[in-house]
Amino acid sequence: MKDVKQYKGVEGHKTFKVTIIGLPKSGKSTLLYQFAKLSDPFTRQPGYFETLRDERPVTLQTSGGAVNCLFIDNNINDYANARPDQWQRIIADTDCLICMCECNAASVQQAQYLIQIFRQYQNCLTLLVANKSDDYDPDQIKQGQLDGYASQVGAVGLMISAVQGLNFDHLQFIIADLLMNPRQKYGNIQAVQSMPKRAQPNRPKNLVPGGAMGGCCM
Ligand SMILES: Nc1nc2c(ncn2[C@@H]2O[C@H](COP(=O)(O)OP(=O)(O)OP(=O)(O)O)[C@@H](O)[C@H]2O)c(=O)[nH]1
Ligand SMILES: [Mg+2]
Repeated sequence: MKDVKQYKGVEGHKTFKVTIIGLPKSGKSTLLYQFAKLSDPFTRQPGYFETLRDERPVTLQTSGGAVNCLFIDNNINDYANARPDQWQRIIADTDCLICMCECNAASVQQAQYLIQIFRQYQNCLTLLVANKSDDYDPDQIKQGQLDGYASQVGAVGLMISAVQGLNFDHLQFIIADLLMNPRQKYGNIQAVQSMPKRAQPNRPKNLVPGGAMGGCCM
């Protein structure tokens, strides 16, 4: 069997929790499946009406070695209105947060809001991932604009297409490298670590009324 290079030290043996949250229908399950396939090509696809928390072990390969992760999709249909106890469950021990949206300004602003709610509880490596970059969308933003939105909330921004695999390799490397070498500079990663927890996030106007304290089924 081929010898897999492994990071040395405590971190090399750790399993990092990577939690995927985001807007409804933004492609969370599709992205989870793409990651799961890296370690098991025959892994099952997430069900269309999945309601259970979906956890998949994934080994990310980098030039420095293998990084063990557990990718989690909590399958909450409306994160903007999730209850504090649901957020606590989402957040528990998360090492890396992936917040997904689509590639237009309105969607990205809603994702910023979700990141700010998360930050009320915990700071960790955060990626603002704008999906469906393959879609024709007249309002599609550019990577530079996404970088600006991401930096406002101390995240690293990346446009991808989960279905077509655009930028998927890059996403893997960013996650693995930043988890193993948190001092590396990707966008505003330095800011993530030094960012204070926000008191109360500003709710974007394009969100339906309710609030982080509102009800939501899990
Ligand atoms: N064009 C395009 N469509 C995508 C992409 N990723 C996901 N989709 C489509 O978007 C729809 C929703 O994808 P899901 O992965 O189910 O999204 P989700 O965020 O898990 O949805 P919920 O869990 O129901 O909130 C599906 O029809 C996917 O095929 C992408 O990169 N490009
Ligand atoms: Mg889903």
